[in-house]
Amino acid sequence: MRNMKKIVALMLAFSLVLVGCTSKSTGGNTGPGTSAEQEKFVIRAGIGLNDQHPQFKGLEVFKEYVERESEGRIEVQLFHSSQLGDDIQMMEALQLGSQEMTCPSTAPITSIDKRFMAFDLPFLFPSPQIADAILDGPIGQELLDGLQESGLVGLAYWENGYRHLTNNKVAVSSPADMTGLKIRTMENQVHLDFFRALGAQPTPMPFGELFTAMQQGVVDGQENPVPTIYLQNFNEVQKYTTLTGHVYSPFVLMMSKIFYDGLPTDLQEVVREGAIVARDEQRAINRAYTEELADGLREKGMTVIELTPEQQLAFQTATSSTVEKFRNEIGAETVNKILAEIERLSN
Ligand code: TF8
Repeated sequence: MRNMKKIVALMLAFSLVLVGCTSKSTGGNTGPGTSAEQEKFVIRAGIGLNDQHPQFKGLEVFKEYVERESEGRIEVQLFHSSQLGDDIQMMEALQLGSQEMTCPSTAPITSIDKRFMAFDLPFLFPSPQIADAILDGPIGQELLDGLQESGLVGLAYWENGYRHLTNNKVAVSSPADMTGLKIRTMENQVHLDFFRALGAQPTPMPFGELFTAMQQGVVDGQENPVPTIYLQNFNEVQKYTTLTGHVYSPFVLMMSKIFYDGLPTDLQEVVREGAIVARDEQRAINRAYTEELADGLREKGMTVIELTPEQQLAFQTATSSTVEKFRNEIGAETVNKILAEIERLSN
């Protein structure tokens, strides 16, 4: 105890760090309702895409909403381009409580919760509106709620979008054209199976490694929605885009359960509302970009191949076994419910 002052200063610094890192302070008198010394929280939200992408715009809307409605009691810090890690690493950080928020595609969530394979079945959602209805309805909610078991709080579905194929080798217009193509996929069994069924060689890897893998020819191609292909400049390393629309890819905005449980209830409410307000904006921006940017890909020098309904059907037929293969693994009840609901909404 040579230097009491130093120890006190250290303790103070440490408690400041704790507050800064959003851990719940143990002060006892800083709960909701006390005005002078209200606890402050920091949400670090990380994504894999860059700051041009509608996903980041959605996070900006979330930040704005939450900081305003919490009257400054929450600060939201945004990180893009895998600055905090890839989708799986960030989810793990959320589980540990060392990061507060992320927004992966549903595909990598399956490494934590298999039920999410349901939404990545090929050619599942016939329109974004039907996707919205199911994701925002009871089935979508049930899956979000299930994430709690894994230490995650699923807040809302945002939109990544319909995924399309790009590659550097062939102007693909039929499954036969894909024979032997090395395609990077997300880390998800359904996606792997789908690309095997098409005769391609799927290689799963995190998004952050993809650009370099294409540049160096480790893979011939990949698949992602139009805004990603355009905004991540995949045209620099890919020649052809085939508008396969083979799967609709939702995002899930999620929070660390450890962090969420430590928030006063009024702030939990603000976070939940912010996720929904931002969802609606994010989807609108994403859909506008999706429409505009297909031509943008041509302007950037890519060959864009549109498929006739017959050609698209050939992709669907070639991969119809995927649904059957995964029905039981996902849970036949969940899959059947989703298929029945799509059927109902389509009529
Ligand atoms: C992929 C996904 C990603 C997103 C993003 C990194 O291809 O579409 O773009 O999950 O969060 O990995």
